Amino acid sequence: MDAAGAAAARYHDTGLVVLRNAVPPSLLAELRAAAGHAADLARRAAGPQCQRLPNVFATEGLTPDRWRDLLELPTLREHVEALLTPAHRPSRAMALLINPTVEPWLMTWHRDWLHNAEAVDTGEWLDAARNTTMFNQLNAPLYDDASLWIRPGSHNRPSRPDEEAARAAAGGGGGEVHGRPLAALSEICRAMPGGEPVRLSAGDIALYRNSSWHAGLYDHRDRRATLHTWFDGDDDRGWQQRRRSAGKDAKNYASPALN
Ligand SMILES: O=C(O)CCC(=O)C(=O)O
Repeated sequence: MDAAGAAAARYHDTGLVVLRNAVPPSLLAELRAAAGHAADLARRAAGPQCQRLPNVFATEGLTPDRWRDLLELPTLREHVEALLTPAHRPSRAMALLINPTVEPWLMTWHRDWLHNAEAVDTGEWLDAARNTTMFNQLNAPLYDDASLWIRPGSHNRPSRPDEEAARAAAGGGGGEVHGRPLAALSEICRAMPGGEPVRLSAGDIALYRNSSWHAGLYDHRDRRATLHTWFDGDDDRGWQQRRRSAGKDAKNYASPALN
């Protein structure tokens, strides 16, 4: 089995694969410069606790070229085709996740489209979660980053009672917690059975299923600039279209919107 084939087997089992050193240093340097500018714009518009610029492609004052180069890297494409399908394409939106600068912040444990979307039918969601071509996303950190926590192996099965209890103890899925010391927020992360931080170095790319239990712990003292996007296939597009037709919006985020 080749490396991409082995990664695909791991991905289908755990819902997570990290491509180490996937971004060439020259591109990383250019992306850092662009992200620094983007983070300034985001904080100016939304304040110092901002954690997310929702779409670098649709933000006035940012040019798209270098962001797209990341998505077309041959090693990334090869893995997307092996893990998902050759028809999978990057989403039209790419967020930039940044550190708040005043105090730590937590997006609590959740499963995307189940806990952060309105009126989702749980059975329909579980069928979609079992389809490994759906609900796939990417984190590409431009600086070392251990903010993402995940519960590997949870991506394609129902939630367990102890996982639901960890979510409830944190005040509900996908909500935000702040105004508390970092140690208290870390405790919420550690309370998820089997949950672990995904330790990424600058230039790594993590592909993971957002149907997994996951959380985002932001330490205001650590510089974060992490590109965050989705690879959508036909079934994702069908899901999104059905939601739009039913008048239900896409996912909701607690973080401030800029555009
Ligand atoms: O900050 C992160 O890496 C996690 C973000 C997240 O949980 C989400 O976008 O659903």
